[in-house]
Amino acid sequence: MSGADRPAAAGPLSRRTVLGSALALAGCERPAQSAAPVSAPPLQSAAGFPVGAAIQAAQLQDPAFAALVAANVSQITPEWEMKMEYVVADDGTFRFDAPDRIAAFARTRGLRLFGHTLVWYAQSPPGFERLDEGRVRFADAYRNYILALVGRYRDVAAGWDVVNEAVAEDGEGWRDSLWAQRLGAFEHMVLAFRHAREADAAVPLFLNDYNLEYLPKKRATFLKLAERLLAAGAPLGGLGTQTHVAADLAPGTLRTAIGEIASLGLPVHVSEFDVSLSRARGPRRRPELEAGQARVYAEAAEAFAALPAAQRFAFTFWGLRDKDSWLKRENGADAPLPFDDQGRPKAGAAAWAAALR
Ligand code: 9MR
Repeated sequence: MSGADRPAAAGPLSRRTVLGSALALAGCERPAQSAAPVSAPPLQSAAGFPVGAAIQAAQLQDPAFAALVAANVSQITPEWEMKMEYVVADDGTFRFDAPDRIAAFARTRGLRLFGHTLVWYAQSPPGFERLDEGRVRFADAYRNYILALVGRYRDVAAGWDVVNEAVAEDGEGWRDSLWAQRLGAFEHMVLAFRHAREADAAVPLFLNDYNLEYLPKKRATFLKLAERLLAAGAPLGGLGTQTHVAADLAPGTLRTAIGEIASLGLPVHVSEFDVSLSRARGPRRRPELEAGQARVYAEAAEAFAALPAAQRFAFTFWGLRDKDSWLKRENGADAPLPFDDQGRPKAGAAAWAAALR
């Protein structure tokens, strides 16, 4: 099963509810026309901080893709193959072939590996669901999973998303999940951070979430949760803001969000950046959407670069080429990433790099 075969995660799709009806835009209904490629420096060379990209093991077979990654980023995040959906087989055993290939690529190319993601409400494999209600046995399996994964990539991991998308959709409290039910709404998070720290004494451990720019209330709950984790002694070392946004995002929104997320003083990871054309409210014409997209790319770069150096953990694109984006499953004409299908830089890449000059 490849990433592209599977249904998209429920999470960020539901931003549609937030935005009202996300219309299929006039310009997005026809097959994507690649905008004229532009010239842009390699992304990493433009930045004074680590630049990352989400990748899938199968893509690494393609030498052109591998070269694009090596030229533009210094960090990779497995897009889905270090999640429970891949690692935990139905019988509860672990599969490490694809994650190992990704880690080997990182080692060979001298890239940082960003582990994603240990605990996610959206994934609770049968291997865990079948465990009996006894807290001890379930708790042991939970710890064992985290120790196995974090321990295996200790030599190459630069960070881990420990808890992903813990805050409720509307920002009112936290999400329910198998983990919350069996181990406690707050306790399962503290435990996950502690187990990850047990497996790797030094790696920065992240809380990661989305819509933090669209929903100030969700951002406030996210920051309160981070403070509560720290107060409970959880080894939280950074905050991830996914930043799946649309081309009509109001100017200033990212600056405000990234600035506030940094207010706790922890390192910040823009962890899954992409800028959707088709999720923008319309109708709008494609050239306008692309201009808006480039503007959002520039604001994201500027807002991140404005953070104190010690807080700029990394800026990660959720893929490099448009054809690889998860958003294509929602609308085949979307084109949210910095490179076109052929791996040529787009206006967004140029604007992102120019904003860092
Ligand atoms: O882009 C990812 C897609 O290929 C996977 O099928 C999906 C489920 O594993 O996850 C997508 O990535 C999500 C990320 O892990 C967490 N934030 C939202 C991302 C987009 O849904």
